[in-house]
Amino acid sequence: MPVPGSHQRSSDPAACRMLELAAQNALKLAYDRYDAMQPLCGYGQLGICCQNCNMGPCRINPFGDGPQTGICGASPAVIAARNLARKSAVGSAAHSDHGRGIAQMLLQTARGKTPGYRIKGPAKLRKLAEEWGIPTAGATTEQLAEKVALAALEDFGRQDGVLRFVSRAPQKVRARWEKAGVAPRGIDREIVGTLHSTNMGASNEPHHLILNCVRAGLADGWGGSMIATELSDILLGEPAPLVSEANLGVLKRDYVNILVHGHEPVLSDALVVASQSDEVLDACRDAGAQGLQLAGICCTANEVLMRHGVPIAGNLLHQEFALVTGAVEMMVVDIQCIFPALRDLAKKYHTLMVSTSPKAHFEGFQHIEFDDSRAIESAKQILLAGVANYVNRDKSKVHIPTEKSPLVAGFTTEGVFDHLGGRYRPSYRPLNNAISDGRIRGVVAVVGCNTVKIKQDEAHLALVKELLRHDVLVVQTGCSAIACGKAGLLTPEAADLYAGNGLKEVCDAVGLPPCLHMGSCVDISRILTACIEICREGGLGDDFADLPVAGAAPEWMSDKAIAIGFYVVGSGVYTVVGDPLPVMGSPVVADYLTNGIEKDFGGKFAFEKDPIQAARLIIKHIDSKREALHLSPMMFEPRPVESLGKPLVDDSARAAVG
Ligand code: NFS
Ligand code: SF4
Repeated sequence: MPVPGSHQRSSDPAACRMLELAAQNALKLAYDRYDAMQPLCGYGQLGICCQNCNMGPCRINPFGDGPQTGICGASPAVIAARNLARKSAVGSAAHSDHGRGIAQMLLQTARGKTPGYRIKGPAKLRKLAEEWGIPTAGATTEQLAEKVALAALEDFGRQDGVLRFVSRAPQKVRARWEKAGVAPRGIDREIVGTLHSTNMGASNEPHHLILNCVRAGLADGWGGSMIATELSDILLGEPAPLVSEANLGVLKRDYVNILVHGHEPVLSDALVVASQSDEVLDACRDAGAQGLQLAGICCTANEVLMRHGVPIAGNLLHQEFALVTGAVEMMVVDIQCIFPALRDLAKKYHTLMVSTSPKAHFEGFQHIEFDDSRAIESAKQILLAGVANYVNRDKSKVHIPTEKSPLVAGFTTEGVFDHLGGRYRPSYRPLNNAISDGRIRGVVAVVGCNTVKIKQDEAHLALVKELLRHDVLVVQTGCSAIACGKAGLLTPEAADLYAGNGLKEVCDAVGLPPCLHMGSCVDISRILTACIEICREGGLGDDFADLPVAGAAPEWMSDKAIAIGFYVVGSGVYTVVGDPLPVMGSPVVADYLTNGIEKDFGGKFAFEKDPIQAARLIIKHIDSKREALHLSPMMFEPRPVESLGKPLVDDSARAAVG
């Protein structure tokens, strides 16, 4: 099999350059390991191998030769659904444990035990306290924060009733959850319960197992992730729109370059503060560097981008490319999406790999545990180790690509439509109006990972551009937001270059990008709360399932994406994923996820690898919802494909007419 050239691996020219450089130096990256892994295990891809007890492992031949059940008698549907339930539980656990970390941090801060932090979002804190029925009169910020943190932590171990945030969901959505018995109770309980259901001989009915997938997912979206977002805003401050840059070109030749990679914002926030200290800056100068450049990879990047404007070095697959620049003194990681392969790659350079979280250790990385009771000191200690490594940089190995793109980030549920609504009366009315008038067709969340299975970023970019040209407002998080950031789609100018006339008008009027960066993957909860606001504003239905909205994860990779898929679909939203979920070995399960589930939850999955086809499916879905709501026809024809990437021609004509 021929090895594809770099340009077939990534849509990002900086990535292509790093791939070529890696090949010249005989370095093996994820794409090479992917090639070496061919053929991938077919049973695994189809979801019909089972290792849930030691009588197996069992596998079902999809062509009908050989046994058609496991040794215990489990059908392909049971095996596929059980595997999927485990994945949903793992994804939910990852986001939720991140949320728990933030809640604990807020509690410690409220109690004065983390001198490096202070509560930066007191207004949001008060609002949340009121929502949760915590008396606010006369209470100090710290007293309220303590109560809110304890209330959030209670939701992890809750035994009775449902999660606090469930009451945010529209009545019709909640009614479906209650009918199906999936309204999430305690976060930990739903994850444990789902895992239990997959134990050998426990639940053996595919539909019941998929209800567990949904319940574990809902505990993530309306529990762990929502807690992570809300409490991060309270502790670290609510993001507000700001300008920054993305791609490897943000690394600087004569600077100490330190990358933060992972997910939890608490450590990276302290690193940002510490990076501005005299002690660290003096150390840089003493080492012969002009200063310190901090940059992010993956969702940690999104967190520090949104709150501090720290530039983004790249998304998932950039974690290796960044090291190939030869200009990274240190990569500081915490949890999730971190390739263990970085150990060997870093050895080819001078890069110091440092793990910091008690939740994730890595073979061959140096572990400097981040101590949040002395956060800034701890962060300084970590940074100084990176600065000290600058002298070891081999200048002959330094190749920093020039590519970087400006971007605007930092939109939130509360903030984003202040912009659409004008300064004086922030509300969702202008957005709802733009949708019902036919200026904006609908809103689509394009989110999720990169995967080596396809050309990096290509599906994100093609899908997003196709949606924009059909006047769809795109909201983004995670690695998809980074993909679009690198490609210049998160700028107000992108409206001129890619948006249909209606969307362009709306963006131009308020200076918004046509793709709104709403944060990290846990911040998909911001998209849920934005949908709540759209329902509440009225005119577009009072149920997520009625709204002209959809979700997409065209390059999904992580179990976290599966949990997200389940809470989004489970909340009533049509969701298109690229590679099918690993259930295709069971037509029963595949059919339920792409059809039957809609009756139970109002949303369903579609599996579509071709991003243009995916966009068509989404547009068709949005149009059917528009029709059901009797909204006005779209004001403009879709923008012609040939005009994409160029300013709209009729624009200058309009300007000339005045
Ligand atoms: Ni989301 Fe963020 Fe990226 Fe995928 Fe990983 S970083 S939590 S899982 S790869 S989008
Ligand atoms: Fe095989 Fe059943 Fe054991 Fe799975 S649980 S490994 S299908 S015997």
